[in-house]
Order: sequence, then C-alpha cells, then structure tokens
Amino acid sequence: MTETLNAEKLKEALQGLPLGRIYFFEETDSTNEQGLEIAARGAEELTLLVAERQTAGRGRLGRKWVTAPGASLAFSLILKPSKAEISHLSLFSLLGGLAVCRAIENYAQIATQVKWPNDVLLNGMKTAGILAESCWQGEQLAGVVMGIGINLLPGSAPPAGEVLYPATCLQDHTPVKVERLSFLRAVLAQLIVLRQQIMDENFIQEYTRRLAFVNQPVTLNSGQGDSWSGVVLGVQADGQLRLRLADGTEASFPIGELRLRPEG
Ligand code: BT5
Repeated sequence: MTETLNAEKLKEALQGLPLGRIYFFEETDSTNEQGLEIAARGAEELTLLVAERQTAGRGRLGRKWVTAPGASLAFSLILKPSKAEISHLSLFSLLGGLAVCRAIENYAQIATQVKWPNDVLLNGMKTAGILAESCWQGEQLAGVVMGIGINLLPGSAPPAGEVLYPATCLQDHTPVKVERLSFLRAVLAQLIVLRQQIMDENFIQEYTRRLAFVNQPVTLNSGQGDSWSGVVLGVQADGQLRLRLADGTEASFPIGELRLRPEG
C-alpha cells in the first residue's frame, strides 16, 4: 500500500526544520520550473516544492526525469546564496548529491557513490538525480533551485530501455522500511547542515570519498558532439573533474554541460 502525500502530512513530517514556505502539488509540470517562477517573484529562503506527479520533469541538458507517483520523491528547494556562497556557486551542484548520499547512508546504513557531478549511485546504479538551476534577475542571483528526484520504492526506477544508465531504487538495497516522508526529512536536514560546510575544505574531501570510477576510464560527452576520454583522478576544490588523458596530460572539466560514462 503506497502512502499518498498531501500538504498536511508534509508539514507535519517536516516540522522543526528551518524551511520557508512549503508548496505541495498533486501534479505539476516540474518542481524546478515552478521553483524558478517563485524564485523570480522573490521567494523566502528554503522554500520547498514537492510534487507527487511531474508531467515535464527534467534532467540536465533538456533530458527527461521520470517520477513514479507513490514511489518516488520529486522536490525542489530554493536556496538564496550569500555573497560569500556566490563565489562558490559551482559547489551548489554537488551539495544536493552529497546530501542524498549522507541521508541514504544514515537511513539505510549502506554505501553510496556519486557519479560526477551529482548522480547518486547504489551498487553502480542511479537512484537519484539533481538539477540545480540558477534564477538570475539581471546581475542579481534571486536563488538557486535545487531539484532532487529520488527512486525510493519498488516501481520507481524506470526500466533499462528507458534510461541512459541503469537505474535502481533505495528499497531494493536495504531491509530498512523506506518511508517517503521520513526520507525527505532526512535529505532536507542533511542539505541544511551541509550547506553551512560548502566553503570548508572538508566538503570537497567528503564528496571525493564517494566519487565513482576513480582510476577507471571514462568518457565525457558535451551536448555538441565533443568528447574526451581519460582516467578519473578526482575533483578540484571548485568541483571540476580531473582526468588523465590518453597522452598523459591532466585536464579538468567544469560542472555543466558534460555527461560522464564509464568505459567498458
Ligand atoms: C538528472 O539529470 O539526473 C537530474 C534529475 C532531477 C530531477 C528532479 S525531480 C524534481 C525536480 N524537478 C524537475 O523537473 N527536475 C528535478 P540527468 O543527469 O540529465 O539525467 C537524466 C537522465 O536520467 C535521463 O535522460 C534518463 O536516462 C535518466 N532517468 C530519468 N528518470 C530517471 C529515474 N527516475 N531514475 C534513474 N534515471 C532516470
């Protein structure tokens, strides 16, 4: 029996977290789309948008994100970075992935990995994806909309033919009974705590400890047909991925328009 979400249950489950306004949608196009609109109108810090169904859930580079009502979590959190945080904006992309990793580890006592920049893997399969989008008004950053989609319960991971990379759901990896609302609370609590550490050295170290494919060959593809192959060395302080290329040189790649694939 899947538990349905509603605004009251959400508010109750998230009580005590320092959130701004909470929006619940039975159905919407995309919580990120709605979040960008709300951010543009001037949102409260840590405004949360949660949807049971998304008709136009999106990933990076215009890709689609699939949400299974009753079994997934799809939400967006509006963060309003301070001046100091704005100089570390690229790390906001990594923040969501790391928060989901930590939440899974605490909730289910299992190991996680991040596929750069921010896909969360369980046993080599994708269980969560993050889409961080900035809302600019001229020179001013009105907010970062951190969209998170997580496959939690059976039936939430799309079948192999529908995804670019094997997908899984958390419940398939743990005997702990996964419950969507308590898991949502766990992720948000981690996000709020980790955000305070985003400018500490330890933040990128913690991320690197979970980095998938270290010392393994991967290919990075841009949306425009360029690709680079190399062995993963790690990530830099600003979140860029470091590869050793075939000619022996090292190169770093910014978070953004690149997609990583393991080779073989
Ligand atoms: C992501 O993009 O992984 C970011 C996904 C962010 C989704 C959240 S849900 C709440 C908020 N509102 C939104 O509209 N979006 C955010 P990317 O790395 O580009 O991966 C997209 C690819 O993942 C797709 O092309 C599919 O191959 C695959 N995919 C789609 N749905 C999936 C799922 N439920 N589980 C695993 N893989 C999936």
